[in-house]
Amino acid sequence: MAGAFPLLLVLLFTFVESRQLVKRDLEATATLALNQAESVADHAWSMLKALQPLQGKSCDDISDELQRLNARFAYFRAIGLTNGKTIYCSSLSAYASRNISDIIMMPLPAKLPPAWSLSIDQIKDVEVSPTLIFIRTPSNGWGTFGLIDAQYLVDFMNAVSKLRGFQLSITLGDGDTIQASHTTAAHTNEGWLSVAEYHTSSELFPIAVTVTAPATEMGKAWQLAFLTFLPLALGLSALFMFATYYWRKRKLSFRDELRRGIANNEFSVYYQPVYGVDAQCCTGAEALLRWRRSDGHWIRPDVFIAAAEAENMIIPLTQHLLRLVENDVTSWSVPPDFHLGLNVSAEHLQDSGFISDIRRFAAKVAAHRFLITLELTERSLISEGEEVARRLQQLRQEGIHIAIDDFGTGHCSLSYLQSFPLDYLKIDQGFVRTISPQGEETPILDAIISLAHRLKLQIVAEGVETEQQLRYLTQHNVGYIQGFLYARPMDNENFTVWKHYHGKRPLDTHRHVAREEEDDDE
Ligand code: G
Ligand code: G
Ligand code: MN
Repeated sequence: MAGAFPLLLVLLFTFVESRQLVKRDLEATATLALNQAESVADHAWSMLKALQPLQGKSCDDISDELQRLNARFAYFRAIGLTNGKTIYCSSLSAYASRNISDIIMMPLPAKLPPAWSLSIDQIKDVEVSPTLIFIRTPSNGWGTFGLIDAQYLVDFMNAVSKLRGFQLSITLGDGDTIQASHTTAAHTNEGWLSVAEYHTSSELFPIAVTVTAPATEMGKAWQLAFLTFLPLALGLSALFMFATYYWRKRKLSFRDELRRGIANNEFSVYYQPVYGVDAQCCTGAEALLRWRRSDGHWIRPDVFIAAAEAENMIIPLTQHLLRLVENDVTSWSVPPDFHLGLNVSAEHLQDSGFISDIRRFAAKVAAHRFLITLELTERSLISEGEEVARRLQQLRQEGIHIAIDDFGTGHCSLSYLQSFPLDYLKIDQGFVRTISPQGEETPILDAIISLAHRLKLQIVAEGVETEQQLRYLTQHNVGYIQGFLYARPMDNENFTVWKHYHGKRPLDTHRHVAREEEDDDE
């Protein structure tokens, strides 16, 4: 597919390009033919002008002058003078005293216009090439005329037709269409390839030119353009194929690396304490997965979580997290109802094994009597909502709490708030950050807080970093605080130590003690 794509693209591009190319060729050819015809017409009118002084003079007096003028321009078949619609004197004596309409074998307009020109296929007595006739008839009745041998134009058209297979035709006035003498079969469309046609006309004289190219001409142009671009297309094909191959390999290997990371025990769990405002102590912790590669390199959780979700690895990864947490908590001593927050991804929620995974975990850690809290993102609640709601309801009856995580960042409608059994709403740190030292308004944060109160949900504020944020949030009855101000995520060992020394202290005291310790260090 990746290899065929550039080829197809080039095929399409060259198809369009070759149509343009043929069109430009036709245009150029038509312009050339038109220029030729215009130059012929220009000569003809000049000649008629040169004849003007002879008008009305007796034919005997002017016949020498007529012959002289006629010889000056090679392509005049005949020139002469008219009286009304009759030729009274001509360089070709056969035409003398003949009606113009008799010679051109068609009726003349009732009233001849002052300047009249026409292309004619057949001329009386002269079974030769097509002819162009130019007639000037001033109002006094004495006029001039010139017959031009169109062989020059036909020769030109023959050359083009032989060279390119183009068919050219030229028309002067309302006259016959003059074409190349050995015209090939009429052009027809051939499948995808169509006959190209181009018309143009002169701005100076009543001359119209039409050029058509046979369908094969476009085929040839297409082939040529394609062959020109073929090396590029092949290069691109190879590049695309290589890129997809590399990308697939990387993708595969990332999944393998996740598996290997699990097998090699490269993952660990960090715990971030949550402060209960009413209880004035640490009332829980959120489990956060961390990945440290065997080479000591840390991979950021948002990166590997997103990758695991994209590659259908988030369920095994979460199952691994649950096993790690089971292990870690064996050494914990916490009061009953200590909150243990677990992040659950959307895909896992929709998996039929979800309930049993959670139940198995709950059974394993049952001795600690944790209050297990599942942290779900808004996104996970919108798809297959009914089934998810049923599962959550079931777990809730078994004493598990549900929190909505990163609230306000999911771009979801709020309707799910009414249809799902929820206990906590975790305000995303983005909204907490709007509480600034300048004391600006925080309308969205305020709205989220009052919405949670109305829905009788408990509130956890995430990413609390300053005293001022803490003050604002507690003043607005936010019950739980999480963030660097209280404590950063810590590995199991550090968390155990931290909890021993700080876990039971109120937040302000804790800050105070922490500062004292820093002073002692100095
Ligand atoms: O605190 P931290 O930088 O680890 O969090 C980065 C993101 O990764 C957060 O959105 C957090 O919810 C998510 N995250 C951390 N651990 C887990 C986990 O075990 N499972 C899931 N689904 N997400 C997690
Ligand atoms: O999305 P979730 O709430 O599960 O993830 C919490 C994320 O927020 C983790 O990446 C954690 O490290 C981070 N975090 C926790 N407290 C703070 C804080 O006070 N400030 C900042 N910037 N990040 C925090
Ligand atoms: Mn979370």
